[in-house]
Amino acid sequence: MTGSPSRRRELGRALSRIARAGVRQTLAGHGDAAPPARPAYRIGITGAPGAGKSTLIARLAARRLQRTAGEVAVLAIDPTSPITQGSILGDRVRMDAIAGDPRLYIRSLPSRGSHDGLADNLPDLLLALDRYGFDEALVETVGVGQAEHAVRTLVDSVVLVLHPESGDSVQAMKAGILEIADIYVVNKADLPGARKTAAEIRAVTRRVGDGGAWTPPVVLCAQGDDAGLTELDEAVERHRAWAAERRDAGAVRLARARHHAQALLSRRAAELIEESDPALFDGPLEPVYHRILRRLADDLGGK
Ligand SMILES: Nc1nc2c(ncn2[C@@H]2O[C@H](COP(=O)(O)OP(=O)(O)O)[C@@H](O)[C@H]2O)c(=O)[nH]1
Ligand SMILES: [Mg+2]
Repeated sequence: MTGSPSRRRELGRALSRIARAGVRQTLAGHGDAAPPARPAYRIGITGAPGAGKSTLIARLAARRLQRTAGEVAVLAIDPTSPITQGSILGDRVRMDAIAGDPRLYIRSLPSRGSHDGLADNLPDLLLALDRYGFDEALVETVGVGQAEHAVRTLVDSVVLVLHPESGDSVQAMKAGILEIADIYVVNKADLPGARKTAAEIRAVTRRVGDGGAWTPPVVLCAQGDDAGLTELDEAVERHRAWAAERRDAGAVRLARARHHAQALLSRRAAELIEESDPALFDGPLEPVYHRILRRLADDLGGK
């Protein structure tokens, strides 16, 4: 089953609308629609700019299609240049290489205005993909600190893509900062240092996996190396099976609902502060804080 061109166009318009929506429009858009019967399996691909995420996600998406008769979506959240406010075109060019398959849907969106490096409204964008009926959704985000934690809440499997010379990342992992991925990819394995980096990460992840929990595999990948891609695809499959068996679906749902509410509230506060007259902030901190709270409460109207 593949989506008709008109359904695809409708989805494209819906995603643009969701990406642009303010908090109140977002809430209005939710109405009382029932949650999707069968949500897409979400795979997050995160890592520093230039690590090769877009190149890899395009190849992985083609692989994931071979596992399903349904449709697969790729959502790339571009870092937005603060100067041009435009999304980086390169992603679209790289992804065009696989854009021919009618069961594959590719969309690139700017991460404009977002606090945590994710597109504003990512939870709602993912929900729109669920409602459309995709089997899987692959999401590319630039992972830095907080963003990696947010993406972890929103997706089912997190793949962290590292550059072979990312000595910093290994140091950060040792400090516990990057212990958030389900699968590590040392990408560009054609470059020197990849095996050493992979060995260093393996030494850390083995400890993470102590106590019967998931041990994150470390996979070497490179453009043109199909064996590495197969290994990554199989690692995703294994993690998916592990999560189905071991993860508490109710707890995951609650964590996502909590993240969603928190994201909306902090964005609404940011919107109000943005719109406010500078005079609102004049004076001692506590009254200023109370004025902002009252503005937030105005949203309640008669409710
Ligand atoms: N040497 C090498 N370069 C790669 C590989 N994969 C991607 N690149 C290059 O790395 C650059 C960044 O790739 P891109 O996929 O846009 O990275 P992203 O910013 O993480 O999405 C591009 O110039 C790619 O051509 C690889 O396996 N080996
Ligand atoms: Mg990219």
